[in-house]
Amino acid sequence: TLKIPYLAAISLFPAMTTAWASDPTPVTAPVATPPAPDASALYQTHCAACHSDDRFGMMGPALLPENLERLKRKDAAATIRDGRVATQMPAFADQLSEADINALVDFIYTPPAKPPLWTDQDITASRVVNADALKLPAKPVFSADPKNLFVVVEAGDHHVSVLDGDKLEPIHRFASRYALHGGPKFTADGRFVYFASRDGWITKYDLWNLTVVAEVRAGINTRNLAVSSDGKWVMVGNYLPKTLVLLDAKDLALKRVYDVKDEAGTLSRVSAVYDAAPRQSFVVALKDVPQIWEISYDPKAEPIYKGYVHDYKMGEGVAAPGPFTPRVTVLDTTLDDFYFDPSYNRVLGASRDGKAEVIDLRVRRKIADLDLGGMPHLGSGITFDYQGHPVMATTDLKAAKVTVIDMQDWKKVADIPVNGTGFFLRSHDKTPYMWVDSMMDPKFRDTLQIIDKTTLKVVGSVTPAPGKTSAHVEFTRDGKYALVSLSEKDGAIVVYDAATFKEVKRLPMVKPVGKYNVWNKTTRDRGTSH
Ligand code: DHE
Repeated sequence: TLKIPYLAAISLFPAMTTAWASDPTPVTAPVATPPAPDASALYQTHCAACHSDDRFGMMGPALLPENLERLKRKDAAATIRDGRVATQMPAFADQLSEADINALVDFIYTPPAKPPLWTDQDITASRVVNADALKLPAKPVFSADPKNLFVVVEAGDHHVSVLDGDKLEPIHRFASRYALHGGPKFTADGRFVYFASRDGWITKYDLWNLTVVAEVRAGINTRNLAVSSDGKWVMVGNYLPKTLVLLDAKDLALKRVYDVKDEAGTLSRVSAVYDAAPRQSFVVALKDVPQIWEISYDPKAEPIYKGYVHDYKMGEGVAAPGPFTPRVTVLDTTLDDFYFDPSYNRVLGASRDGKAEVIDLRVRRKIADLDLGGMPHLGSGITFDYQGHPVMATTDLKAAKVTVIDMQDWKKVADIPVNGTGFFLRSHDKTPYMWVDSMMDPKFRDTLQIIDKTTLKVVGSVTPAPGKTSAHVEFTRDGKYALVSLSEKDGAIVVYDAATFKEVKRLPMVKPVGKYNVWNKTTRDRGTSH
């Protein structure tokens, strides 16, 4: 017979010994409850090979709470169970129980014990340069007008399509990094385009040779990037870590990392970074401190006045302290959704609680409050002339309206009632109309409305597919056609005649989100984003 020493017996059957000690009546054998799954071990066995052992992501995306903010837990569980079509993510239903899957979901939505670090060395080590691509000639390998190309981001299977904007046909399609977000940014000649993924990957792509030039991972959770108007610099804004990363636009070599913090040392996430071309600077929206940063890339920028890295006095007209040094404008509230006037001297900024202000970057202070009501989505803004005045129009994330503001006295000109709450607004200098979606509204997310810029009245609408989400418009170079994204897995780019609002054709795409026309972006058309 097996002899179990007394102490070992107690530790093997603690419940029994306790029961015996307190109650002499014999007990039945305990029902074995399965041990709780060891999520960390499961992660290392099944996930780490693709998502990395620190969850920062490798071939698969990062699995940290910040990166998963947009994925519902039940969808994360379904992805583990069933895999993801058209990706390398396999189904684990055969290997993992429901309890294992739920434990893994809890695990990846929990912050890691050690805060994630992404050092200069990590950035440098991640960089991949296609040396052959650096030597390619400055000549398109296709016959389409290189200035009228469209770049379409297809979120459904993480691809990018390149369209000929005259024939309105795809000429190329390639796999992108996982979850691109924000507008890709073009060099002034339209040859190169830079993409940012939510996981921090920056890709430089040669549109004339249809090839990737270089890639680097600038952060773990990235917001967007800006390219300097002289084509020399790329600035990346991150949530995680709380940094701005300056890269050489030629080959994405790391030039500088800025820790983003205020004078008291409070670190801030970066909401977004923009290229202010006429000011030869990057302008940065911060999420956690009430400041705007401006970083000049003008080689002639000199420290003219007493300004230094941080000069916290408002309204003293302190000039930029030389190139690549942040110049700080202190605000009375945190503004993190921006629109710029065409000179880029004035920033219209909105806070997440619906406050909106105009800041003049030359004098570094607020020059007006914007009384708009609702919650303007200034990032969707466009500019046009109305009754001889430059005005700006924006959607609203809380109210079913498009708001129009006079850009001279900053007064509201009109609230145009629309179907529902919208996200994107788009026009073109050569069309009399602006197009707005209602993608935030479950009832109207399938319909875009068309507003006359002269009368500010809704004059038409299009419904590419009843019940399916359609959003985001971009015009061809001549403003004659409007391209709309039918943002479903079996979606399409639907092309409309911009004068008659009649459908011209549809190009099948996998959940297309944004599309970007080289000409409209590089000439900074007032009807589109930059
Ligand atoms: Fe975006 C641009 C922020 C959710 C699709 N989005 C931007 C920009 C910012 C921003 C600051 C401008 C940067 C640029 O282009 O360089 N977006 C945010 C958010 O804070 C928000 C609300 C929440 C978040 O998770 O980040 C958000 N955005 C979304 C979406 O859910 C969208 C519809 C789908 C997606 O891909 O994630 C979405 N955002 C876009 C697109 C642009 C964009 C297509 C570029 C618009 C353009 O025409 O320039």
